This record gives sequence, structure tokens and C-alpha cells, in this order.
Amino acid sequence: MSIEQRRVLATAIPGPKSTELQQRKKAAVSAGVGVTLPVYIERAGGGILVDVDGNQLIDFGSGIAVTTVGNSAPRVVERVQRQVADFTHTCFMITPYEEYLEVCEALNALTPGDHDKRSALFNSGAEAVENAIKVARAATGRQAVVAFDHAYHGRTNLTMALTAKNMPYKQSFGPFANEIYRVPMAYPYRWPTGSEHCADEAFAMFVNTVHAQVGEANTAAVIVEPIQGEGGFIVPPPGFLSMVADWCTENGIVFIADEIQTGFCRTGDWFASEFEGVVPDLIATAKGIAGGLPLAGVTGRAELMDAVHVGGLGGTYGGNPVACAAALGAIETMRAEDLPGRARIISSIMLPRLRTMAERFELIGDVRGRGAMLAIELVSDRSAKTPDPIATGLISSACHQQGLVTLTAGTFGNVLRFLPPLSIGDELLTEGLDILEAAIVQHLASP
Ligand code: PLZ
Repeated sequence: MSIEQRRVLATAIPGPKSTELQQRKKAAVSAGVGVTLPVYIERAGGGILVDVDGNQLIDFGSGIAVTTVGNSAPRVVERVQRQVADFTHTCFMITPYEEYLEVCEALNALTPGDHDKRSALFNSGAEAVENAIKVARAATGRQAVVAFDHAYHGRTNLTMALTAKNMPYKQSFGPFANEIYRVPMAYPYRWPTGSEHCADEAFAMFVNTVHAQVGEANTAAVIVEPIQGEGGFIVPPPGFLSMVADWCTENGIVFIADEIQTGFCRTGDWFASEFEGVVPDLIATAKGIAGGLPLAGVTGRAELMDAVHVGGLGGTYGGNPVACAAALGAIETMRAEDLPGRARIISSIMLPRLRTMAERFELIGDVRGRGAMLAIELVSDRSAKTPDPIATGLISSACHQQGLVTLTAGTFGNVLRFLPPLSIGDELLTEGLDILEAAIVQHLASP
């Protein structure tokens, strides 16, 4: 690996060059595009991001769960370089190419279920979700779509309607697409009658709400993230997803798993649905699929995917050859390096440490997640479970100052989430956890 796997603090964070670039950003880039940590990156690999001031930061974010195989992973670089020299674009809908087929074949083979499948490729997660809904509506002849509290599905018009949280995603951007209905999510930590009742009661509420407010026969699809991402790494209790999926099957409703954040080895399986043997009818993928290049897919039952009229799905760039080459390199890396296994090892290093921290600090109300998708939920009062978004922001910033890139999440902004690239070494993981723990200690000691 060409980048030394070592944290380096050469300047304050952000350093002078980054500060200068951030000034240019203000003059050139829409204020609507926010930045979490304004250090400008020059190179990255393994578990390290190198900025323009020579700082080397530990990466616990993977560019929001994208660089699962690591930045500039060798097989991705090699395939992309070859492809970019051969041809960069023809448009698959005009004159196709084999790489698109190879990615679809891989998606059909790797996603849960051994039924006959078809795939289609797009550019972003939101676009994949939109197309999954188009397929479900075309295949069922129904319109309503059911989404959950705390859901995140994107920022386009239809996906804003599916996304639960107002700020910053929806505020002032309406009107939103109609025929979207929301149901409570099985959120064990915050389930009013206790986590042991969460699966059954949440399922009953789901069934009753759809029956009473939507009508089964009007419902085209139910869409859910098997572990909710932006909503706060909410892991539904065992049984909940299977009950929802089975109920969808009984009612002729398409069950869509949004595995955009959870998919491609992140949670310790190729797809998070596999954990309890859920077989989605359609599955939306993006992020980790292509090692950092923009690519997304919808994969699902052949009879659904083929129900759409010819020409009904597409887009100029969907399944761009360079992005497909990157995906083939990323998937090859995941197979060769057993990255689902690596995600489980990362969990075995991080989870015990996070649990020990939760014993030590009242502030940590919950520790959860799976594989290399882990989080802590911060509360100012453990018994009332009062969300503490202020502490969350301060601790995250304190980590940034020490050269650890952390992200926050959650409907209440009180979740610190960890999404390291699976290429990160054990030492950097441990060092990152040390920095986190010190940041919490420092926060609690400050007046
Ligand atoms: N579905 C489950 O996690 C993207 C968004 C960050 P796009 N999550 C990160 C932000 O603030 O924009 C995401 C996701 C799930 C869909 C999406 C959307 O994927 O590639 O960002 O469109």
C-alpha cells in the first residue's frame, strides 16, 4: 500500500491550505452543499485520508459507506485504467458493452434468493430507489408505496417523499410525490413497551396501518433499509423484516430492500437481508458496489423486472463502462479478500470496545449495528433516553481535531456512526477507538 497507514497531525485541523480552499468553496460552490469536515483530500488508501496540508486522517466514514474495498483499491484502479483507455461511454441503450452484463450477472448471483433475476444499472442510490418503485408500480398496476419512520432513501423528488427526516433533506423543497405512506419503524432502543415487544408490536402496527390507511390492494411496494442508515443505524429486532416480507408476499406487494448503505459486505454478509434469511423481491444497491465510482443497481425477480415495457428503464449514463469496470474490480476484491469476513472481524474489534465505553459513560444510551456498520446513540439522561445532539456534534468535532473522521446520523442527530473501509488495519481501528474514548472523556470533563 503506497500510503503509510499512520495517523499524522502536521497542522491544526483544518490546516492553512484547506482553510484557503474552503474560502474558494464559499465563493464558487452553492451554500446548499454542506461540508462536514473541511479538510481537502489529496490522496487516500487503506484506512487513511491524506489532506493538502500533509495531515493523515483515520477514516471511519468511507465517504458514507462507499469505499468498502478501500480508496483506489488496486483491482479497481487497474480495471478502471484499462477501461478508460479503451472507451469511456457509448450509452448502453444505444450500443451496449459486455461490462454492463457482467455487473448484472454478478448482482443476480450475489443478491439473496436463487430465483430467476434481472438487473438494471443507474448512477446513484436515489435513482436506483426511484427505478425500483417504477418497476413495482408497473408490475403490480398499483400506486401506493409504504416507507418507515427514520427512513432515508435519497434527495430526488420521489425519494425525498420516502425519506422521513425534514432537516436538511426536505425543508422548503416540497411539494413531494404523492401516494407515499409512512408507518412506525421497529426501533428496539426506543420502543415504548420495551425492546422485547418491539418486533411483534411494530409488525402489528405496520399491518394495521397499511390495512386501515392505504389498503393492501392499492399497495405496490413496501421499501425498507434492513439496517437504517442516515436514520441512526437502527437494527430492527429479529423477526421483524421476515414478518414484513412474508406479509408482502401474501398480499401481492413488492418487498423492496434498500441495501444502498448496508450492501456489499458492509454488515458482515454480502447483503444485510441475508442475516435472517430475508429474500427481497427487489433490491436497490449503490455506494459500495463500485469502489467509489458512481454506480447503482436494481436487482429482482425476473417477472417483476421484465414487466416494464421495452425502453421504460434507462438513462444516458446508467451502467457507464468505467463505473462497471470499477464494480467488477470491487466485487473481485470482496471475493478474493473475503470482505464479509473482514467486516465481522472489524465488528469483533470495535463492538466490545464500544460496549465497554457504554459501561463507563452514562452518555452512551445504546450500542448497535452489525459488521463494519456500528453506532452509539448519545443521551443526556439514560432513563428518559433524552437525545443529546449537542454532545454528539462536539464529540464528533473533537475526533476530527485529533485526525479521526467520524460521521453523525439519526433523526434526532444524536448518533455517532462508524463505517470504516474494510481495508483498514487493526491498529488504526484501535487508535480510532482510543481517540473516540478520549474525546468522550474530554467532553465530560469540560464545563
Ligand atoms: N438509500 C439507504 O444511505 C445515501 C446520503 C448522504 P445516493 N446515503 C447517504 C446525503 O446527505 O446525501 C442513501 C442511503 C440509502 C439511498 C441513498 C441515496 O443514495 O447515491 O446518495 O443517491
